[in-house]
Amino acid sequence: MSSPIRTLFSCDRGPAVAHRIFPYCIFNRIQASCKVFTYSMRVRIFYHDHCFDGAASAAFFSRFLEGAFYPDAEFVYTGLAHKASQLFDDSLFDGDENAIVDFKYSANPKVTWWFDHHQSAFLTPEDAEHFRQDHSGKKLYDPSFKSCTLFISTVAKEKFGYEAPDLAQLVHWANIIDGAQYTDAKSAVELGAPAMKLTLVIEAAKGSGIVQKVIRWMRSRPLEDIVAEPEIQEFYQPLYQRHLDSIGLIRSRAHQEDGVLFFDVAGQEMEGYNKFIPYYLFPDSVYTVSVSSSSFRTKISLGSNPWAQGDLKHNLATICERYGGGGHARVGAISFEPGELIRARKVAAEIVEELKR
Ligand SMILES: [Mn+2]
Repeated sequence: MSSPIRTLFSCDRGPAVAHRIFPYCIFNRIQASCKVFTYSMRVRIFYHDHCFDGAASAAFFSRFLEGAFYPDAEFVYTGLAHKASQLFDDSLFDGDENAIVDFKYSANPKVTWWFDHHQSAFLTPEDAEHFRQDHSGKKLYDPSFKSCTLFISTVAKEKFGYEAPDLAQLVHWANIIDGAQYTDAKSAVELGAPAMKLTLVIEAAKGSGIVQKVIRWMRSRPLEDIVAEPEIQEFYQPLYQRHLDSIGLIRSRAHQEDGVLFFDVAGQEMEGYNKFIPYYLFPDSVYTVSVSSSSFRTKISLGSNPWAQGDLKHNLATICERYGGGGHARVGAISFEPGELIRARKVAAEIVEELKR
């Protein structure tokens, strides 16, 4: 919907602030009468779905735009997932402003804002070049930030003079969770903090509905209030029970020798367990090797203790690559066909021996 008034007061900072920027502009005489019109500026925000930082980025960015540019804007949200085939369809960008936060760049001219901190932010070299040619000051990228939420709040303050002191808790926790900056295994596993409880819900929720409710609440409410919502509790309680079950299962199955922890949970419901549980239960372990299975694959997961002292001797990605897997220096995985459990167990045993050395 585009009204003549909205078009009349458009400027490069948007209609709602036109009066503030041009107090003596040619429209001055009709300003008094135009106050009866209410704008329905529509802002579409694309965010990284099922991720605490993605949700927090969407919430903080909404507050920023509302506070610094469009006080009466209507905000609508679209969650995005990392898929090889994820392409931005032109029809998705239906806002007066379209923003992407905590997700890959799009060269679509309808995108007016972009914030990201991921190492791989550009799908193609053309996208990276398109970004370099942008001089709007509204497309921002800095992979040195541990969370996109902190990145947005920093830019909002330093470039636009906008601050939201009541969202300090949100920014703080987005940085801890997205950067895996937990002080110890206890805070990562016991889920004492409201932000950790919300993370469990955000990551496990089916569809985007509940995540977008959380985003709307995050814009102005403390995290403990959001967690206390009956709707959140209803999602959280069974997830928390599953989390406790996975702790119990790992405790009963795990065997530690020479700093290497091994457990085999093939045949158990263990998709997506908290990867810090092994170091919570066995703080002295340096490496974890586990075998798990699901309907579509058998998997070996390799991990290392983030709180272990000193440098690690082994590069887990290199070990995984040798068996057709991959990862990073400190975490890796190897996938096998669903029927290859015996082979996976044999490979896992070899890797355990190698890591002990
Ligand atoms: Mn992020």
